[in-house]
Amino acid sequence: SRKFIVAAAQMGPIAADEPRTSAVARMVAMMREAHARGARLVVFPELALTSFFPRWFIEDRDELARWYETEMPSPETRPLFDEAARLGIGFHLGYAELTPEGRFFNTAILVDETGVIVGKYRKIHLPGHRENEPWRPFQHLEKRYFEKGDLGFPVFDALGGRLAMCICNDRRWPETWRMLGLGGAELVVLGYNTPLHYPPAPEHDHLQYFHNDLSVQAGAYQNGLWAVATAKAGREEGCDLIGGSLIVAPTGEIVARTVTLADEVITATVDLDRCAEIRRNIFDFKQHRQPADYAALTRP
Ligand code: CDT
Repeated sequence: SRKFIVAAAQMGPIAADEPRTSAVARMVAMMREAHARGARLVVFPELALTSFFPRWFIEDRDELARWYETEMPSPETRPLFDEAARLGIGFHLGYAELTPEGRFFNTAILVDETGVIVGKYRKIHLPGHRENEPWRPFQHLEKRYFEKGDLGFPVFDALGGRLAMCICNDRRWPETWRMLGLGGAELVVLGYNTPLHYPPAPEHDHLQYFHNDLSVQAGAYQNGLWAVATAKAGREEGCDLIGGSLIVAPTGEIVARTVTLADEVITATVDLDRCAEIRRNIFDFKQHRQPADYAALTRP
């Protein structure tokens, strides 16, 4: 069987002035804990190296540039890669990427147990808005600060199976999961920064945890795959972010879940062979999908 232990390493808030070296030290400590619990892969949040900067309207280009990574690994993030290789554990990490061509992406990587980057994904469903909206208590300017991802929905060979990534808002879209499922993904990993308060529809604030669970559980079940979703949680610079990091089986059942809003490691045993329980039955794509009737899905 293709069984291994996977970890979600939820992070508590990262202050605006917290250096990357400090965030990395927190991640290294959780990587060690995950490894001590037998994990072969540890999943960190979206934009895991800094505070969630899209909540601020930043006009100054130099001030904005400091939130992005221009290399990976960098001197500050190198300890994560070194520790992964030393322990023999893979990891997933989200960060803001500034390419040599001057392009900006909300990016995630998959690093294998030798400390080598084996997969990259750039967020496709960018939420929020492009212009400053001063009526909001905080901004959500992902559409301003990132370009839509240009790598599609790739799936990678890793850990004896097929692994894939998405990022935060992507998890709410069934198309994300179906694209990854069609690509043969058996385990999808993702990070998120989800404010508890949604200024355009505050009547939904009490549903934030429910919608997180619903999205990840549905995505896993409807495509017969495992999912690990990891939060950056807690009160970050006055903005409350949900926790509720979770590991979900292909049946849609939650098999592990965090109980705090702080740095916290959860683990679960993943058996990739269990994907077949769903994929050879109710969601046997070959037998039961009807793509000829789905034309509207690809119409703009
Ligand atoms: N980071 C991220 O994608 N957050 C969004 C917030 C939605 S409200 C603009 C999410 O889907 O959780």
